[in-house]
Amino acid sequence: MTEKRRTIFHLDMDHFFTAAEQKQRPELKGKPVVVGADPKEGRGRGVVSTANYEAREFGIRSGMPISRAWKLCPQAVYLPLDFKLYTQISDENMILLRTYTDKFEQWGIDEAFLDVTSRVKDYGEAESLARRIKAHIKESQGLTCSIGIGPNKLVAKIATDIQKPDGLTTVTNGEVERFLAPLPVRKLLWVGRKTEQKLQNMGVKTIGDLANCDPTILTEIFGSLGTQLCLMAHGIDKSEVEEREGIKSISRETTFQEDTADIRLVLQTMHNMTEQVQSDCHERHLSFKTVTIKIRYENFETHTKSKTLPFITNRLQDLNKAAVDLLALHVKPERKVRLIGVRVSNFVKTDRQKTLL
Ligand code: TTP
Ligand code: MG
Repeated sequence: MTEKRRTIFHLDMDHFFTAAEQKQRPELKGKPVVVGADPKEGRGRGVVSTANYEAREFGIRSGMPISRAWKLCPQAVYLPLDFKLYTQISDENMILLRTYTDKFEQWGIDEAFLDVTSRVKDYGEAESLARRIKAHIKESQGLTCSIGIGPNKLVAKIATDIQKPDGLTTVTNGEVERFLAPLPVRKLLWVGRKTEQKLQNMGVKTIGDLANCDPTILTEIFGSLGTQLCLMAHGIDKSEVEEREGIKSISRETTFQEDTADIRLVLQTMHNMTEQVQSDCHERHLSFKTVTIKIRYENFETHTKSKTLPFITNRLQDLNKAAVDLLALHVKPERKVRLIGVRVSNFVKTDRQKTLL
């Protein structure tokens, strides 16, 4: 199984929301900063969206209840989400990055893949290009990012995480299997906790263990996911870096740092996400008709439920009502929730001036 030789970059901004806040308020440099729900001196509901690296030293992580973060580090600076700011910086970053390749794919708000195969001769040139990109972002935005370089998207994405913040990690074609082998299987994009548990029961802990498994047994146990797992364990990923056409939906999801049966925490987290989604729609001059929620329980059972409104809207109260109605109808209160998400779709563009321009 040989792959066409490619050079792919995966770039991920460092502690993105807090970095954006620190860019606006340089006096916060060097201090622990947390963005997310209001901690209300330890009585607040909702979760941490992100924490800068100074705050991570205290154990604060994305998805952690904000009340717990407060206990770990009451002296941190706690800020509400300013989604307008994050979208604006993200859009500027993406415009800058697009100038480095014609094969580009945005991935979430602060990540991107770049296929630079036609722009570099070897890994040495690739690293110089990556350094130039990092310097360019630093210079124009005052922000740092981490880049992973690899022969495909899978390896590049895993490589980015190796050195963070402000990292640069290269995994050449010949190094792929050696690089992946010691890493835990959960590093592979599609391995959730349930699959991880099943693999652990089979004695498979690392990607190397997985690569040594008999592919027919993996397919027998996991079906088509088994074939996918086997290819990924050998570092094979043929997916192309490609720009997705137009925006079909806008969504946010939160994985709780610990599974929770606290319905108030779930509701508050949902409210924080609907605010972000609505603000994102507003920024992009989009109104929507369909609202979808996603609930994943502790055993990884996942449900999505949608509601198409009888009207087109971009109002927060309509989105909130639809999301909360869907939650009330479908969430099972006795079960622990691992993740919740909200998505809007069925868009209508609402800004005529923008269209004329
Ligand atoms: P990430 O890239 O996962 O995290 P990060 O940029 O804050 O930190 P890192 O240096 O490790 O890359 O996510 C990008 C942004 O998405 C993050 O700044 C805030 C938001 N986010 C949430 O709102 N909730 C979450 O659970 C996560 C993981 C991220
Ligand atoms: Mg990031």
